[in-house]
Amino acid sequence: MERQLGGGLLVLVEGDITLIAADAIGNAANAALAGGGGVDGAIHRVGGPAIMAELRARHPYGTPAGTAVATGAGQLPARWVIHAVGPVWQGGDHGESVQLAGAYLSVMSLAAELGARTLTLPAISAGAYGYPLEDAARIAVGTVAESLRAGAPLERVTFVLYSPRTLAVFERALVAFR
Ligand code: AR6
Repeated sequence: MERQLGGGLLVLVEGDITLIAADAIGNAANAALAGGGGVDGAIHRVGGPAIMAELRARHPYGTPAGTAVATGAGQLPARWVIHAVGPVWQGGDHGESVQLAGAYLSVMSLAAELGARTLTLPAISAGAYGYPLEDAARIAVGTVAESLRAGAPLERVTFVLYSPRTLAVFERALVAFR
């Protein structure tokens, strides 16, 4: 599914984000930028050790939830990885929605700063961090769609969703976006 918003196309596909070429790949990292499982594990495994070496050198203290930092992409089919930190779900009244939107906005603004024209994104916080999928999808799609509509200079932003269910929930969120 895809939808034109401002000058950019918002695309939803099912797949493995490490296999899809883009100028910049978004990662769902932790605040220590220490690597881990899920999409973060896959990105470091496929990208190779240069990514972690750059994170340790440039961001030894990590980056807080709701923010993001960029590195090179090692062996991944991209120029940059943008490591975004989503919130850990704690019931919804600990600022999670603001932090999740902030993570996506940080990725969008770093991608623009770097001059990326195409960006891929995972469903940040919707795995190990336990964010309820419907809410995570609404915030993800809404934040990126609004940013494209407001003139973010990206030609294409693609959410790469790891399961049919995740894709279906994101599709419903994109249909509902006004
Ligand atoms: N491509 C696309 N999506 C993927 C892939 C992949 N290769 N692998 C998993 N997903 P998660 P979080 C989906 O847990 O919730 C890590 O340990 C997955 O199915 O990766 O933000 C980090 O180091 C889910 O829909 O990220 C942090 O400690 C989505 O990606 C912590 O997990 C996000 O799941 C971050 O947790």
